[in-house]
Amino acid sequence: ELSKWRPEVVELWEKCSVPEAIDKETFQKSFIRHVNTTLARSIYNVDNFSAYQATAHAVRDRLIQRWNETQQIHTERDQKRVYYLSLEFLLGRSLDNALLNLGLKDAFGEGVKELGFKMEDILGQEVDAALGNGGLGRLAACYMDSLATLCYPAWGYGVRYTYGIFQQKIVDGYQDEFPDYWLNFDNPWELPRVDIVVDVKFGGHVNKITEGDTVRHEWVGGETVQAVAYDVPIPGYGVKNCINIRLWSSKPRRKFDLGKFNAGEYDQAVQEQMKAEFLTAVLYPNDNHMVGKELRLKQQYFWVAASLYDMWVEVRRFKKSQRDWNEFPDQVAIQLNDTHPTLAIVELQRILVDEERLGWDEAWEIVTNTFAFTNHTVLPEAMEKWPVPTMSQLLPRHIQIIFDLNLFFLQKVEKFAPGDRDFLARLSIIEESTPQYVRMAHLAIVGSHRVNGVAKLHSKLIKETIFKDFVRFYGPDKFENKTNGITPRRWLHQANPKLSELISETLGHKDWLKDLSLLKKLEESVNDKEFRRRWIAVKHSNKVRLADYIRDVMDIDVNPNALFDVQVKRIHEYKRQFMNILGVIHHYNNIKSMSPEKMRNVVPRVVIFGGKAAPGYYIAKLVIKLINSVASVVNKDTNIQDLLKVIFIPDYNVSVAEIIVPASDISQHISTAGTEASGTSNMKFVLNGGLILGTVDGANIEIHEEIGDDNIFMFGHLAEQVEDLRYAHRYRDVTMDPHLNAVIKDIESGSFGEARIFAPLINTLTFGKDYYLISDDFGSYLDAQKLVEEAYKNEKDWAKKSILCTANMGKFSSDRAIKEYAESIWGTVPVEV
Ligand code: CBF
Repeated sequence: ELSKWRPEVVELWEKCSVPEAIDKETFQKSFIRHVNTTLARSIYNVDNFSAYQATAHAVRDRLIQRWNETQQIHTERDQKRVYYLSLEFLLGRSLDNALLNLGLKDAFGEGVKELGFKMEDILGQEVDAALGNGGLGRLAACYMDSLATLCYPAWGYGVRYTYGIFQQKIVDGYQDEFPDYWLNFDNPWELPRVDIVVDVKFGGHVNKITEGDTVRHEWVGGETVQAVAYDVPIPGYGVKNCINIRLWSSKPRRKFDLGKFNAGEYDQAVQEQMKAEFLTAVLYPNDNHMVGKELRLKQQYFWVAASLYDMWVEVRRFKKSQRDWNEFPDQVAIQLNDTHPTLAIVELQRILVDEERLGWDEAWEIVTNTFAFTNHTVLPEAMEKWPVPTMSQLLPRHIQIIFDLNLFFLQKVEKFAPGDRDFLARLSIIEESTPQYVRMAHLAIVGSHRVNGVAKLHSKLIKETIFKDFVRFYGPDKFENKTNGITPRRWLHQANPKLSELISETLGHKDWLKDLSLLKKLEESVNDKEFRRRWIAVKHSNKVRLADYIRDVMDIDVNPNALFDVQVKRIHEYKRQFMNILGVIHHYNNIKSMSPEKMRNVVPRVVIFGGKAAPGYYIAKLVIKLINSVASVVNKDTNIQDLLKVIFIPDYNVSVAEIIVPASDISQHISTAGTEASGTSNMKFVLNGGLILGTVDGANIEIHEEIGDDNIFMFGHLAEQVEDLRYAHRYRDVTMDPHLNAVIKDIESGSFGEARIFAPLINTLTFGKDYYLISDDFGSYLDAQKLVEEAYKNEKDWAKKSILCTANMGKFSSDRAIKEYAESIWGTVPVEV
């Protein structure tokens, strides 16, 4: 027996380890120790940022301890694990979340106060971990919170981008992009694992080796880049479980070419290093849009290859006696967050066939039983496909495997529908164009045992449109719906502490944070005048907080008593921020034409926008310019008596969302029907008692079902009408709604700056045949806005609606979504520490 395992030694280890329970004094000691030793500072030069770092390190100590215990228990229990592969994790800030999930916020808050700091100042120092574009990345972050809270043995795998999503500044009304140097300062929320390094290969060639009557393939040569692991602990709420997101960073195998250096080729001596490090340098800033860059494909393979290798090591280590490979899917479930990680399917098949020497069919059975695929969009421009020549060059063995898989798959299709060439071509993993392309969604479907959409309508649409042929071939059971969810811990408890407190006080417990359906009981208080008064007061204080933020960052005063009308999300034509600003112009002109008496009837309104446009998305960037141009006219027009303000909050991100969401009275989710797969900000707003104005699209539909007709403003055409409307636009001139026409004329007359600037935007409605159907929905949009205004005038009824919204949001917890995935797709059970 090793001497370090003797009972007295174990006891000593336990005595000396970081204390599990932590009170104010223990925290303060830990804080000061970190200031002195980790940061090499003292009482004389510790500023707010150092105080943040010291607090973060004190929290991190506890997280690591829980992380270790969690990994240990999961290893001992040896139960099926789920691996969530996501190219994006939009985590935002970690300190506040960790303090709340660990139940340390009060003790630490008191502790820092006595040491001379304010907790809010400390929390404000943290930079967002913005390793994602929007909904998809934030969904992954919410799911990790739920996986930890529900104690599932789960890991996330992603990429540690050196630069996250760009920072947005508004210059002369236009979006300007700046790099996001989030790693410039120390990042206490990651643990570099310099010992966990995986070699990832690109290029080279494939040898075909015949051994007796079997043939095997060997992938040799090429360039090797190393993947280094960084672990990000994710604590569950109210449990000891703390799970892991492993992010990969690229580095060269060889730092420096001494030969080249000695030969005087100084630039080339470090070239390999620079090239390798560049691989994980940037997050591609496109949302719902495919970018066909070779580097992106390299990023994808780099990440899935390192992750699979890592899982492999884990799986092997845990299985003392090597089990039968067929049991692999009983031990491992891999969820593909969109098509970005689809190469993992091919990589696993390659490992099993080429390295483990399993038969092709046996290997494929294992692969398909292991993977499941979530689709997040039906937009054609977002569908990933890679040119076969590019893939052949980068991944010569994988392209062979893809062609073989396709051949065997199409043989089955041929048997199913003999002679139907079109059907075969439509289902094929390879698009027969010049050059040929690999269709990643097809590969993901063929290689997975389950495919799911992210809201009821979206799951129905994928079955009826983009994946229709697959449904015919496989039958409907392979396709499921898993409506998205959000974590109530971050999106209510953390972002809206006052509302959280009021809810807990009213319900008499905090259990709702782990079972959101318990909010339903709030309905009983809807007629309680005092409760309503407090509810309204909380909303008001959140609006004051947002007004303060707007003053700080934009130097504009807004009236917190006005109706706060919010649309914050990525700027995209299908999300129709354009329609919103056109509506604002209509409203502005309307107010201008009113007599003073009539004006008294108008509800003062602050229209708030926020969101980033992909740097290459010209039309989306013009929408930002138009919003800012309208804002600069409206905001200084004293004739309208402060009845309207237009605000574009720059650099919208998770932390900014945490201030905006609790402050909204009404938020807009107004995508063309059938285009927004789900949306998740709609859920965040409603959970915080904000009403929504929305189209019959994505999760709006299910929110409507839950909260009822009286508490939501829906408008616009339905998804099933879209095709006909577009057809009509194509063959006839677009008929403009008269109000829309007037607004367009106004822009064209130069009321909001040089008209020619906005011509390309207006052209999308006319020459562009109004693909997103603004002209068709504009009338009903204005009508719905009128209803919002009327309803807001009745404070009592509005408060009731607001309470009923929150009370009926139980379904939209990410805990519900994760349980559904675990039960019907992964077959995993919780293991609580
Ligand atoms: O499912 C999460 C979100 O994903 C997207 O953001 C995406 O990137 N495809 C969709 O656009 C959202 O509708 C969806 O909520």
